[in-house]
Amino acid sequence: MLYLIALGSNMRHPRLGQPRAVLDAATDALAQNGLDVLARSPTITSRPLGPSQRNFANAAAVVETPLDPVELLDLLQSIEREFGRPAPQRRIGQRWRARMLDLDIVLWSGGMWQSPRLTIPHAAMAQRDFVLGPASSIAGEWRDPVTGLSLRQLNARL
Ligand code: A4P
Ligand code: MG
Repeated sequence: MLYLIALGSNMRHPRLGQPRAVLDAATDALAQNGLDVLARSPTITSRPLGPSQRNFANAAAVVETPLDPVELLDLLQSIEREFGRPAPQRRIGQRWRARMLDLDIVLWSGGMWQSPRLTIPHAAMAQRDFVLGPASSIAGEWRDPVTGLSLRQLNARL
């Protein structure tokens, strides 16, 4: 399976430092956890969407793995926790707060996925320049199965 993953951080890590260093370490963690990282975009700095005051570092990666989408989500959430993010059930009412690391599944090679824990394509993908910019730089021809448009086309529409 191929997956497109969006990476985001807007907090300093006590050991790693700046958010962009957090994303570099997170990319290493993807590989250390057995994912084959085929491509990684440059890291951009983006203005926060939502209530957070701090700028984000954002990037995207294409990975290959035999894991199914829910297995990959479990792995990504365990990596988020390694980086000091509280477990999802302890964050009720804290949506969109500053976070050390956010790893979202944007697209996968299987098309669409819909389950209680997981929606692919990521629901807000097409509205977010901080997702589409990095994503289109490494996977510009990858088509969104909902609209049929490529990431490059979606990015150009923003
Ligand atoms: N979930 C459903 N679909 C997916 C998917 N495709 N990938 C579920 C990953 N997770 C998915 O997400 C909450 C739940 O969404 C998960 O438990 C999973 O079962 P979360 O990451 O744990 O919580 P959250 O991030 O606080 O909420 P949410 O809704 O994911 O927020 P967003 O949409 O991720 O927005 N501004 C800039 N500039 N850059 C950013 O990266 N990010 C956010 C967070 C806000 N503003 C930002 C950025
Ligand atoms: Mg998330």
